[in-house]
Amino acid sequence: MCTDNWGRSDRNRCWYFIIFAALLFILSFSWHSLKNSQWPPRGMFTCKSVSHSTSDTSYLDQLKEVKLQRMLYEKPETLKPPRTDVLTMTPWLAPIVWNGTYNIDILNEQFHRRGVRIGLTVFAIKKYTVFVKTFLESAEKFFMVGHKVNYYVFTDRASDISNITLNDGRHLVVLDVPSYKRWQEVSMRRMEMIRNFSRERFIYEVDYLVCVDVDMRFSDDVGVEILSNVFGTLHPGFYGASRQSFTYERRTQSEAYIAADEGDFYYAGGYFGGTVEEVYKLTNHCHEAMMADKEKNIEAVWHDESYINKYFLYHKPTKILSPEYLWDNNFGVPAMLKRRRFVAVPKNHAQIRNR
Ligand code: UD2
Repeated sequence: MCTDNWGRSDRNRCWYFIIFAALLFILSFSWHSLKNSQWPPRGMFTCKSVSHSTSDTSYLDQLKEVKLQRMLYEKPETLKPPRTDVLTMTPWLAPIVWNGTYNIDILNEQFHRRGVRIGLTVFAIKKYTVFVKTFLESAEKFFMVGHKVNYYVFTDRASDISNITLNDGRHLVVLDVPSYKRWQEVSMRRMEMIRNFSRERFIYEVDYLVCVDVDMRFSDDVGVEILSNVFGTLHPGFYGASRQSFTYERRTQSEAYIAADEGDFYYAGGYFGGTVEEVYKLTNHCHEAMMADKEKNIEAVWHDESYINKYFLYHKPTKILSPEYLWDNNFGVPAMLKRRRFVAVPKNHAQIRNR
């Protein structure tokens, strides 16, 4: 084609033409094949579930509907709050549970339809086993009546825990755990043990955990109104106190340190809970903080209670229980306290601790 008879410039022109024609051919061929190919829908690379196939099911399709049945009750009045003598909502919109602020029939219906299972954890180490019988018997009368409940009793003296007759849907689980010499350590190590058992066991057995002291008895209803993602309880000695008088840990070196110009409430160490996931997070955080302090030879002023107070300052609880849920009769009976649902059993500290 580009023959030797042609001049040099003619030959060059001829080669340029051939190269140009070849390029043009390749380009048009590619364009044609691209035009006829199927492009995947947008987002397919990032999210597998975006599929137009009808055989695929999403987890959304399996969500259970929780529908209430027809119920008759008094209409809530927007302009007439049921309680005006106490704070019923925190500034972050978590309800504070007081008598008269909720309708237990609606709540029971909701939680029954979800088939909720509740674990009540309690520690009875060394001599504290003497409190277990009263604790459990009173819980059978008042705690989550009609719901599925597992009592988890952590103890180093399993033979001291006598069997009691339980209502349907309720189980007693005795968990063998080590004891510690000092009562402060016994109290603090509860965080580690609840954390460990949450991971190994509770997550498979219950939906919510309620974690309380054992030297207590139930004396009025405690039901599903307390349940929420993560909840704490107002300490009966400090619900009306100023920030400055809260007995938070004030040493800056401690992981539990709270500055004088911070803090919402003073929460009790002896009553907290939530979903197993949230209780796992709380107990893990508090245990890790205690261990970090131990490395520095620090033990917070009110032990586990100090760490819970720090936790709730930066991880706001989604519900707060009023002192109705944790009372000590040594504080008398103030007018705002319409019910005493869970009260301290008087104890002689010197006789019972460290024994
Ligand atoms: C307060 C708190 C408690 C904890 C403690 C820390 C309340 C009602 N109580 O209780 O939760 O924060 O301060 O100082 O908010 N225990 C045993 N064996 C022992 C010692 C303790 O089993 O030898 C367990 C038991 O479940 C007991 C709990 O630890 O109820 C707390 O100990 P406590 O009741 O002696 O402490 P107290 O009354 O100062």
